[in-house]
Amino acid sequence: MKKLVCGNIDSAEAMRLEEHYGAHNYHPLPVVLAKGEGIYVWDPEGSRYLDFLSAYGAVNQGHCHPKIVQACREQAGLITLTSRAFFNNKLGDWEKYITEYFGFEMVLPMNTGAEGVETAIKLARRWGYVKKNIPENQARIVTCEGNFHGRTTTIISFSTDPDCRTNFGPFTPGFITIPYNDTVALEKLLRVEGKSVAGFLVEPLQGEAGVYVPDDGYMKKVGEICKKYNVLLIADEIQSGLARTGRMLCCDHDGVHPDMLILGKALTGGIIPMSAVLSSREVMLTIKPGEHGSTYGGNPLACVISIAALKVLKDEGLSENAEAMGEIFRAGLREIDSPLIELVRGRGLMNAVVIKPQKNLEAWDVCLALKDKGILAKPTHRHIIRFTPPCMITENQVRDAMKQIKQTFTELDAKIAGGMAAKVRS
Ligand code: IF1
Repeated sequence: MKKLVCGNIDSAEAMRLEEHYGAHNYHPLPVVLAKGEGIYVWDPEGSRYLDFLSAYGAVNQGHCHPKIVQACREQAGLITLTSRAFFNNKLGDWEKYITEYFGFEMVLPMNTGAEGVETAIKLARRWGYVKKNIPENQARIVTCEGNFHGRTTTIISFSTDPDCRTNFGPFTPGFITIPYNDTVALEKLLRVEGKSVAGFLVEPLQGEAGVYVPDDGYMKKVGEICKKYNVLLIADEIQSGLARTGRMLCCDHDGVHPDMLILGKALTGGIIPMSAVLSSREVMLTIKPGEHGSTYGGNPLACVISIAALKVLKDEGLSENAEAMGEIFRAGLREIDSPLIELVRGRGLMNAVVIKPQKNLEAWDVCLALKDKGILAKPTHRHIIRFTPPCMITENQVRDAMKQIKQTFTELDAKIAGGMAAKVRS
């Protein structure tokens, strides 16, 4: 039995407690995290892992970044929550900072990513009625097959993933689904239905769908089509934004400035939930006082943490680093000669390996084997492994990880070749 070195609950007890008292809405990998620093995380017994998930892209700056933690510490002792019934001395400072940072006129702060997406949907619909004169209750928003925008009832209403929506109906109407990465389908739809369409909600790179990178120029063409039909381009950069794909925003790869930008996750470096919707005054001011909000939206603690988190992205050149390390990482993955690997795809440090379906091996089993080599990654769907390390990862750390990943596939290949069950039960 390994000695406990972090906290007062060992891994076995932590897993037992979650299993017994917690809803089973997740199936975590059998590893317990007790401490995080940069790209590393430790379990209660002191075993160290490289975090190649980054809390689904929420700790792009690395775990517990000292400058962001310091900002949190200082503000937490002053005032943390005021509600929007009153002004506070940090919200306006953050609003000025973030709108200038991304080049928008106004911002509406919320908390979770899903709340940010819901806010964008409400803003687009309101703009559609007030500015585009769409008849009441007839505004539609176009979304894409394979989308993931959160888990609220309205958002899953336009999900195409049965796991996200089965037995959660009835669903919110007013959404039209088209194929992702298909500008012809978008143009064809808007030519006929454009008059009643308020917005097009899209991930510039689909995460949950399995790191689906669209064709070069897709977002640029989408922007042109939306402009042509007076439809708001709503970019969900909650996962793809904030240096993750090798640019500050994934939209920057195509030089497109969306009408509405939704941010979350790394907006606060993994310290506290915060999301934001940025847009023009024309769009933003269609919502009047008392028509939208939330208790914690724009709280001074999140504002201070967010400014520190955004500064770290720029000061430490994390977009450029993600771009460079991503190239090295994808090249390393593509050098792995394994019958298990179907393809490698991604942009910056948002990458995925597609596993060739095997009789008795899924992406889950590869992730279990990776864990034993000290690499934490998580499958999406049954055959895709997402690799999204913190964006401050160094070249040496990438190469070290590549060695472990390569060794993992070598050992799995040998097991399968030897007829041994590669499935690791857990
Ligand atoms: C889970 C997925 C990733 C997102 C995009 C909005 C949201 C997310 C593009 C909502 C959130 C998270 C949610 C988390 C796992 C993770 C996820 F697998 F679910 F799809 F990252 F790919 N837009 N994604 O990726 O933000 O409300 O969670 O703050 O629900 O299991 P949230």
